[in-house]
Amino acid sequence: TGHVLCFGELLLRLSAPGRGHLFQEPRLDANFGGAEANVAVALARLGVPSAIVSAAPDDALGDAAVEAMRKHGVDMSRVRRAAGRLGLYFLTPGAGLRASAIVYDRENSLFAETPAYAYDWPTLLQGAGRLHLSGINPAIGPQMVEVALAAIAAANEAGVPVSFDGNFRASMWARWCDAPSPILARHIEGCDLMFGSHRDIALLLGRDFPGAGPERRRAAALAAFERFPRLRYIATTTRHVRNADHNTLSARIDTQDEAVETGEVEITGIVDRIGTGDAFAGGVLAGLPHGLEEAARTGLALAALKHATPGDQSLTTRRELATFHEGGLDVRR
Ligand code: KDG
Repeated sequence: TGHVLCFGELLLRLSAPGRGHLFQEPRLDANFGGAEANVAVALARLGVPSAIVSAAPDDALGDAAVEAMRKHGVDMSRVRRAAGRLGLYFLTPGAGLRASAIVYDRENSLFAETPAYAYDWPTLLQGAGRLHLSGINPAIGPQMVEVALAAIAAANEAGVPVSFDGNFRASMWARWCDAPSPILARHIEGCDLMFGSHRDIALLLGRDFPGAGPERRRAAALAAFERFPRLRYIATTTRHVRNADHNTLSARIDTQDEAVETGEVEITGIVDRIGTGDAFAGGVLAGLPHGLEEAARTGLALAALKHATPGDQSLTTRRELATFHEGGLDVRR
């Protein structure tokens, strides 16, 4: 028990309205995002206590970012407020054959500039049942690598389990580092739960896994368990893109001894795919205390339902989750 403490950057997301190109219309839709923030919201919406360690400028933008999270129930008391800038990202949503595209404008943000000594991890971790962070933190730069590793070390010291979502962002790493794998591996060494595919594991371990489907996945998972003795769970989704408006999604969690795999759900009428992975992570973390199957099933439900919600965040409630599990896609009265 205890809340899930997420650690990551809050970002303002500015996206082209509808499925248009950026500036095709002279306006942008404003939402808040940031991968770990999205996980915190997904959890809070399900009634699982969550908090975030982050930084937000001490101005109207920072106020809006904090308020956007707080209204969903995320504990924002560990967000540092100071002068500085809020990181932005611009999104061109995908449509038809056109892929979505992201432009970051987050260089020198308040979060990126927050020095290691500003974080008192033993205090920040008090009352936490889990620490969650992602590969985006270290991708920000060397200073953030030190901060993220210090957070993980403090959690290990305090006996707080740590989860890590690979969230590989090639364009962020390319700014300063040509070999992210050993850095990411140092993070995962302190984690009991990793969100990642067999491709992520191949990248991390610097080797390929032959075969296909579940056998390849199992081989990759077992290799990761061997390399990272602290690791107990590896969770992932598998997506099949039938076309831009019709995907299928399934979820899987591996442990040393077993693998739990859900069936596939059909996802049609996709409104917004961004944040699917964060919704999955939130669902898995919410379900895990109730067992592997519950974790996989809740993760899959949140990931699937995220496709129907505009913006970065999963807003699924327990009620919607129950409706989804009943298989009811029609309106309930
Ligand atoms: O998962 C959604 C994130 O990609 C989005 O919120 C932006 O945090 C973000 C990032 O750094 O890519």
